[in-house]
Amino acid sequence: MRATEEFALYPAIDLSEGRAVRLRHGDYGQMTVYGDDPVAVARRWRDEGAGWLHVVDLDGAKEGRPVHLDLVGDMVRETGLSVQAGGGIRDGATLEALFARGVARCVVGTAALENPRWVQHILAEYRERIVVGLDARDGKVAVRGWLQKTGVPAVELGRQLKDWGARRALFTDIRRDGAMAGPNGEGAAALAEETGLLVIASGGVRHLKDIRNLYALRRRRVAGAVVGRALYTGDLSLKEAVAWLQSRQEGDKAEDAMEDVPDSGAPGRRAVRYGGEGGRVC
Ligand code: AMZ
Repeated sequence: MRATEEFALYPAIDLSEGRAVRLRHGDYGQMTVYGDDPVAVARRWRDEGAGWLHVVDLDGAKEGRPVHLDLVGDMVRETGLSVQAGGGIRDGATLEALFARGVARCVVGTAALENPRWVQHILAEYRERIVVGLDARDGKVAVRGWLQKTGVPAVELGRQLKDWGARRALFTDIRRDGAMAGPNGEGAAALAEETGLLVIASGGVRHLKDIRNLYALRRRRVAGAVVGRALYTGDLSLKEAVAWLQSRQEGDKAEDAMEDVPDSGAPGRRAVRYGGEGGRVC
């Protein structure tokens, strides 16, 4: 798949005590409840055109074990959407339980630092279905519900995970998460370039222009945007964002196809795309 097609919007549903919530800067003390029925929220994002859902078990991330497995399963079943789920995935049984419930991709954060051998193993086994979580404050990884800082640079961990076979990372700039102050696109692109991972950017999206800015970085391997609070406040319409992305992707796909024709009059661009042979993502 090419950069243009790979880029996706990931409406976020964060779960705490069975409800759909948002935190500010990942702080469990600054929680806003946006719905008592997360499955209804999931249906709403589906009806507004989502292809993916990004579901985080916040209680699970804090406790180090899944708390909302069945709820995540209900969201998959009730929406039929591709679900990317994370929070508290630290062992094979949890991973299997999520895959058995139809989850498409699992996000693994804390375990990458605390149980690297296991992460190496699951990357070898499930490569495409694992997203590594590189959640960072000032470039340094935070784990365990972001309650624990580490001194490990996200770039360093990302390079290691790439060596072990990871393809995609979720990069959350914690200072921007839930704050709607604009995403850290440059940080996401730099991380992608320095690690070779495809990077889904999370945190800070408020307006359509934020999504446009992230999409503009797709050839630097920025592979999508997680959108949270702005959807719940109404600052951003998912319907409009999806429509905008679809029309841009249609146009850009045609342009990409032109570039694949030898002597199409667009030399040079191909070299820019990923800088690799052929420039394909898949
Ligand atoms: O907001 C938080 N405090 C938070 C959050 N959103 N803490 C963890 N997470 C998410 C990460 C990732 O998707 O963005 O949980 C997942 C990682 O969980 P774990 O348990 O593997 O570190």
